[in-house]
Amino acid sequence: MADGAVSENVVTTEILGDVALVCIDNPPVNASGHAVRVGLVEAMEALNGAGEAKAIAIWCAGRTFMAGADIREFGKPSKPPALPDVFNVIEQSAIPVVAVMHGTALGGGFELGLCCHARVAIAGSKVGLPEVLIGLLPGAGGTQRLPRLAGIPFALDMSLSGRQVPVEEAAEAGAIDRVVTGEPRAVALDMAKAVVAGDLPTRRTDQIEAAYDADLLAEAKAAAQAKNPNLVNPGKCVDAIAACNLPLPEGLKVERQCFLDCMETPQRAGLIHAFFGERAVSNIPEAKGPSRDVQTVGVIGGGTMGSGIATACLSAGLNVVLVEVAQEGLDRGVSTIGKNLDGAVKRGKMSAEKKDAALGRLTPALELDALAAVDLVIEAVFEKMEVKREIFGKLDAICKPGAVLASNTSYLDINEIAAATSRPADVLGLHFFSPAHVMRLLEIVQGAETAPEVLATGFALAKKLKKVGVLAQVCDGFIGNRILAHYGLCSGYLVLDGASPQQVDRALEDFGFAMGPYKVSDLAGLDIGWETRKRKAGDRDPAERYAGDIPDRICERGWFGRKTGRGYYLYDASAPVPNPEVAEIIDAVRAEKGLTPRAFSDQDIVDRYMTAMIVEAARVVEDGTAKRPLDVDMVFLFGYGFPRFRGGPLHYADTLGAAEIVARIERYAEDDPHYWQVPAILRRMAAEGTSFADLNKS
Ligand code: T1G
Repeated sequence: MADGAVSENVVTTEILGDVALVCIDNPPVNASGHAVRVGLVEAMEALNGAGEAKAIAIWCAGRTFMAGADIREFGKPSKPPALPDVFNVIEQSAIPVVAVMHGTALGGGFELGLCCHARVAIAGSKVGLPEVLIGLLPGAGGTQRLPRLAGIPFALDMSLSGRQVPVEEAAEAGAIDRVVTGEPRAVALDMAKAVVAGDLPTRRTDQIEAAYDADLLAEAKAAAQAKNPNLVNPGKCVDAIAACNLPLPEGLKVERQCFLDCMETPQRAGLIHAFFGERAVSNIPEAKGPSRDVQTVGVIGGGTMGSGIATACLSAGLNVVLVEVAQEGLDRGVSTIGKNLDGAVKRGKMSAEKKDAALGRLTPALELDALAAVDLVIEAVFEKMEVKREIFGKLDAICKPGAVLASNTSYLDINEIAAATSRPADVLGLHFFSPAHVMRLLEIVQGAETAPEVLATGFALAKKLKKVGVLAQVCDGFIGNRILAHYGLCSGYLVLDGASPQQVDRALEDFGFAMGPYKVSDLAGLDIGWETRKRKAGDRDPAERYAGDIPDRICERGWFGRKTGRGYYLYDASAPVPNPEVAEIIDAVRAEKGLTPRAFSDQDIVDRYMTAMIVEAARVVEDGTAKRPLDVDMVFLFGYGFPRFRGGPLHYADTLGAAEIVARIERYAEDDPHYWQVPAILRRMAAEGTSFADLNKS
């Protein structure tokens, strides 16, 4: 269909006696794209023009009522009519209009309901205003009509949390007039008739006054800004709601301006990149195609990772056989799983009944033989190649034909592990992130001989566990840890050259990271990095500047971070404080190396750290370890605490542009030409004026 043409079938009207049904059918989620907007206006004008119908019911075909505006249209030139104008036409209809919502009526979808003269929902459905999650605010009347119907506190709650609210709760708040059971079209017909019969009262939202509370709004604005110092839209959202004491047309003008202000922000672009990226990572041929059925998972190792993986599988309804070499380790694993599940119950993520059922599906075992019948094995033992090869050799003899054999290694060579079996096609990497029952990232590592259906099984598991599965090829550290190893050096150099660990942490937390790199190291345990440095000492490139002297000295004192109560920070008070003895170590190392500390601004620190991350991320795309730049972005959003509003390291890189990044690298290379080298891909992009977003499309 030519651009701009209106496809007749996305909005259809049925006249049934003295009522009319207006149906939106725009799969997959009835987003209010241009055709839907035009179709709704035409339907309303035609019905009001004819004047035959005494009531109109709007309903949607498919799995859900409108799930909002079409997000793909954002950032592009807008095509009239705008959604707020469409909803004004509906509100002004002389014929009463009732909305019948099912599934997830979100954003513009819920706002469609709010502009109608009555709102009915199918039991079990949800409504929500998730615009805040994509850097926006309700921009089609939600900030004006919801306070009128359900009060300012409820409007603030819904629009600042973005949460999906059960319709039963929304009805209690006054946002929904009736909750019924039945099929959407049938309910739509019944409700239109109920309006005509006077059984379902109607009212125009624009004629309702909201109970106004200026103090509450001021508090809400301050709290929103304190909670999201890097975001513009939560504060703007409160500003819009604060206009609900104006006549509706004026309030809508304020809302529109606040909405357009947010639309122009990089945060909006970053959050929408994250929204679509999260879905695009599994929208690849490798994730589709037939996969093997997985009902029972064998987890080898009851340590932090093993018990976390087991918890994730049990929580998703799978059976788990947990294997450990010794009773003590097994008991510890089972108890950790129990604690993890208790935590989920406490956080309201799981019912106590579901927890008991999950524990009922756990089988502890002390022998690998217990894995003979499982569909999938996930090995999560100590990171030593010979240990893993020995286990996979045994699994090869024990496991049934067709069982998928996976390693949770975070950097070792999957091909070398697979070579320990006679069935390398059944082997892949499934790299979980700690805590594995919480962190949403799963790197799915494709070995040279991994069969397509085994890879598809990895993606099917990710979906089942509600993880974001990202395809990675084999290399040291796959996507995430390889890039971390590179920019980790940079944060080491920053401290060697003059910054303090605290300054580096503060600068990156202000940039948006949940936690700075030195706090993260203390949390993960400094001994892990120490082990890696010792393991790699033999094959370290002599030209590479060593950044490990300071952490080595800290570890030599037995300080491994939180787990020992001290590392870069001291952890005996309520909040961590800088460890003064680390400052002495830093001074000593600098003196030994003849380094004169220099001043770094916070922006300097962010620029160097992010440029280092972008350099290795670009190389990971260049050599195909990651399929597209967005795969790298999702790895960092879901596995490394990268600020979601910045969209990921390569989306962020596009806000700088390849030319600027190349210029920075060349500037930094004056001090260290070995570390700072321009990858060919970046030089080419700078020359051609292309972006990582372009690479995502290709
Ligand atoms: N626009 C465009 N595409 C959308 C979309 C949307 N609003 N919602 C979903 N999709 C696509 C999605 O990319 C995927 O595509 C497919 O639909 C299925 O989605 C003026 C400004 C509805 C709960 O933020 O939360 O209204 O990958 O895989 O898990 O105030 O999608 O198959 O090609 O997520 O069942 C506000 C966003 C918009 C809701 C369904 N609305 N969507 O979840 O399926 S802003 C939202 C969701 C707005 C107004 C403002 C979920 C879902 P593909 P899915 P799901």
